[in-house]
Amino acid sequence: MQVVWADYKHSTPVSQGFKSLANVYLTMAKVYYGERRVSAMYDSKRFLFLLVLPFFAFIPVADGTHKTRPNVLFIAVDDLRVELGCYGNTPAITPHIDRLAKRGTLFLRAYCQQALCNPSRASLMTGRRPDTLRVWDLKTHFRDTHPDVVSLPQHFKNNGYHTQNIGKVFHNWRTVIKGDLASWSVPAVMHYATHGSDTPQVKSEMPPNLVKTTRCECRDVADEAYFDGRIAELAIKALGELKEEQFFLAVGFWKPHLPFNAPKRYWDMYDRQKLALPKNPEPPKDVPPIALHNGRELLGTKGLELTSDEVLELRHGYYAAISYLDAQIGKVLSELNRLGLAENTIVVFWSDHGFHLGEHGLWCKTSNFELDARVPMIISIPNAKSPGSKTESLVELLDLYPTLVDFCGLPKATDLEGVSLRGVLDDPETSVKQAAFTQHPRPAYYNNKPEVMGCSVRTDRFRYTEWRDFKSGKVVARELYDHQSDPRETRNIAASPPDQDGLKQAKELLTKTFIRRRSP
Ligand SMILES: [Ca+2]
Repeated sequence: MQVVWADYKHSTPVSQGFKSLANVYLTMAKVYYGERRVSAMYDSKRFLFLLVLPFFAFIPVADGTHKTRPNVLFIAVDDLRVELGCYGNTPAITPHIDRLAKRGTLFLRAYCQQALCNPSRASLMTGRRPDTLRVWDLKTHFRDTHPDVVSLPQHFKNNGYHTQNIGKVFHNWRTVIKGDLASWSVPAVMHYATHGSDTPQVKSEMPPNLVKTTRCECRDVADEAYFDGRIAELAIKALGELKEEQFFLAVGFWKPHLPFNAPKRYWDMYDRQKLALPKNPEPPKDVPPIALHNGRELLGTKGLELTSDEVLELRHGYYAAISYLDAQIGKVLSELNRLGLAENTIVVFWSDHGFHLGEHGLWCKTSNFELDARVPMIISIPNAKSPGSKTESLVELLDLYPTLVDFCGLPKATDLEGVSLRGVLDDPETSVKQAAFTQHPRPAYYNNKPEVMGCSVRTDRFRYTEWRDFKSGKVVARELYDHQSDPRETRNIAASPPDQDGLKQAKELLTKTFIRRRSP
């Protein structure tokens, strides 16, 4: 883009001089504001723009659109429980995400607000709890209940960022509204589909499926045969296009969500004989039946019975899907480095909830157990005070919204229910909250209204859950797990708590968070 002669009726030495000066200011404006934004302003009101151009140089650095604000690379993954090399104690091979953890802060005790895609994502992306949104199922969009809520990317967009969505960030299916138009500067891509439609795309003959278990697929195909390989490609392309912009780029990967269909090379990274069956395949002792569910996402409504070999193949498939996901994230992070953007880009990595692979006799999500509620989460801030740190601080996914607003210097958003994690990112020993809250209705996939709501609190030591009749609020069942002595949650000790004060504190915290929000 250059100031063109056709803009002026007369060619004189004075106008020639003005043209040269205008081009100098134009170049400065592009450096300050990004090429695309300046081009748009220039094209729409060309003459007026040229008149005011010199004054742009004097707008202070603190202006809302200035490039010194960091970019955000917001990486979402689907159904990944805490199984990454950087967390230890896992067979998962994830060198690329592990490298991100070395640059950032690894959250050892981060929790989702509900272990189901739509409510978890709606909560994180709006900074509000599922009870506040009244979104606990797959088909209610948060715009149905809160049409004017300002989402996290929308707040960035409103404050001068270019916001863009590639892949699954909001829920991917069943909602009438596809994604969230108001959140993005350009239309989202690869964000709305069913997981079952992620079938391999190949140009030549389809290689055979080398595994047999339901929802598992092992074919010798390229990474790009499936959604996530193509999402990585699109994200790399977008980074190149946005490198002069101030951007919030959300990249949502679909793995390791079912089906477990990673390309063969990722299955080959694991020796199935060395993978273990679940350590606690039985429900917790004295668990109320309402805490469990039928795992219909994998087992169907008829309750498919799995052999030990099938359980192992499914576990193998889950790890293969994790390593496939890790490789795609590695490609995107490498491009961020190659373009020199890493030094001014906050990278956030999160999973929408955890997952069961046969533990507690459960498959998939939709419970309040630690395996479903706890999530992997990494935040990497440029020039961090504690790079490579790990924190035990209790945090929630809904803290991401205020954290990013804080670090990017945006005006505070209203009515957020999370808190900024700046204190934890500066010092991993810092605590910012006493507890994390997760909930899930029963039936797990209800029609119309839930019958019972399970409200759960994780304190430093305990997980305490109350199952409450949705209409009356009456408690119909309780669970208490002592993570000090029973980290796998194998014994419900609600009837004989070891620490009355600890239980009292958990009850008070739970009551304060859940009671006041619900009016059935
Ligand atoms: Ca999910």
